[in-house]
Amino acid sequence: MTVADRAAAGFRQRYGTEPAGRWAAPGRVNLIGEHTDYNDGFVLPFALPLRTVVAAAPGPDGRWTVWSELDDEPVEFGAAEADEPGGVDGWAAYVAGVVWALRAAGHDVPGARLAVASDVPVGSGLSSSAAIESAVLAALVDLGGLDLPAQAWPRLAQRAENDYVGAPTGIMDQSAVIRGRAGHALFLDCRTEEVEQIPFDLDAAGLAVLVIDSRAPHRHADGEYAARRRSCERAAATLGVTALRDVDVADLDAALARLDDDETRRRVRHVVTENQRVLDTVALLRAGRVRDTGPLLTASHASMRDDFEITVPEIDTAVEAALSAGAYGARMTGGGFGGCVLALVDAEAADPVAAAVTEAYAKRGFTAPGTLTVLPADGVTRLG
Ligand code: GAF
Repeated sequence: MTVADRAAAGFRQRYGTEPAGRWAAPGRVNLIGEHTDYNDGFVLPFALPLRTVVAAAPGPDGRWTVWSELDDEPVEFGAAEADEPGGVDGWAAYVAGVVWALRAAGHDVPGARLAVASDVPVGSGLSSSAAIESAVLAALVDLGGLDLPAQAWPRLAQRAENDYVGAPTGIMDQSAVIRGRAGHALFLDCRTEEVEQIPFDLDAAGLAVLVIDSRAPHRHADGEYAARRRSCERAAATLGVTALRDVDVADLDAALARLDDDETRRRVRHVVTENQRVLDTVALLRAGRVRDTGPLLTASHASMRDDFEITVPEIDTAVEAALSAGAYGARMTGGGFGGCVLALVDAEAADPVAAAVTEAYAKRGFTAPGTLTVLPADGVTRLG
C-alpha cells in the first residue's frame, strides 16, 4: 500500500468515515549550507520523494484527534492543551504545535480528525518533524478555509517547532518541505526568506544523489545543537553584527582575530566559509557544472568535522568510503551527531558506492547503513 493509501485506510478504520482529503509533505536533504540558517545565512536543500501523508476531515466539538500508524493510540486534545506549549507531548506535539501557532496568529482553526502515515524515517535527520508539521498545516488551512498565504507557512511551522515543541531550529527544513520543487534545489536566503529555484537535474547529467542513513544513535544531538547556536549568537554579539551572516569571507581573518578562544573561532569559520560554499555551489549549478560542486560538498564536510565538530565516526566513515569509491563529493546533511550523509555520484556508481560504504561499516563493526538514491521532489501538496 502506498503511504497515501495507508493514511486513508487508517482514517477509515479509526473514525469509520471517509476523510475529506489527503495532504502530503516530503522529507528533505540539504545539499549544502549547514547550521547557517539560524545565522541568517544561505542554504540549498531539496525535498525528497519520501512523504508524510495526513488524511483529515472536520471533527466534532472543535477538538483535534490524531492517529499515527507509528503509535496505535490516538491522541486527543482541545484548545486548552493546544494553547499551552507542553500541553501535548511526544509525536503529537508537532500536530498540537501547528494548531497552537495558527491560533496564536489569530486563525480560527477548525476541529479535525487526522490520520498520519509516513515514509520519512523518524530520527534519521531527514526532517520527519517538518514533514508532519507541514502536512498538518496544509490540511488545517484547507479544511478551515484559512487566509494564510503560502509564503507564511514555513515561519508558522517553524514557530510550532521552536515554541511549542521546544526545539530551537532554524527555517531551513520547513522551507524545503513546503517550497521545494521537483528537479530543483531551493536556494534560500534565511534572512529575507527570498528563494530561487536552482535547476538540479541529476538525471540529465547522468548523476545521482546517494543518501546514506548512518544509523548512528543521536548522541546528545539536542543539547549540542543548542550549544552551537548559542556559541554563534555570542560570537555575533562580540563582533557587533546582527548575525554571522554579516561577516564576509573576505573579512574572516580580521573577525577571527577579535575572538579570544579557539573553539569560537572555529565555529565562526565554519559558518562564514559555509555561507560562501553555498554561494559557490549555486554559481556552479547555474552554470550547469553539477559535477564540479563535489569538492565544495567535501569541504563542507571537513568544516563540520573539524571546525563545527558535529560529525560522529559512522558519518565520517561513510563520507570517506564514498569518496574512496569514486563519489564526486560527500558530506553529512542535517543537524549532525548522526543522521544522513549524501554523496554525489555517477548514476551507475550509486550501487558500488553504497556497497563500499556498507563494507567500510562492516570493517568498523558499525550497524549496517541504509542507502537510497533520490531526486528532488515537490514540496507540500494536496492529493485530493
Ligand atoms: C536541523 C535544523 F532543524 C535546521 O534548522 C538546521 O539548522 C539544520 O539542523 C542544520 O543546518 O535540521
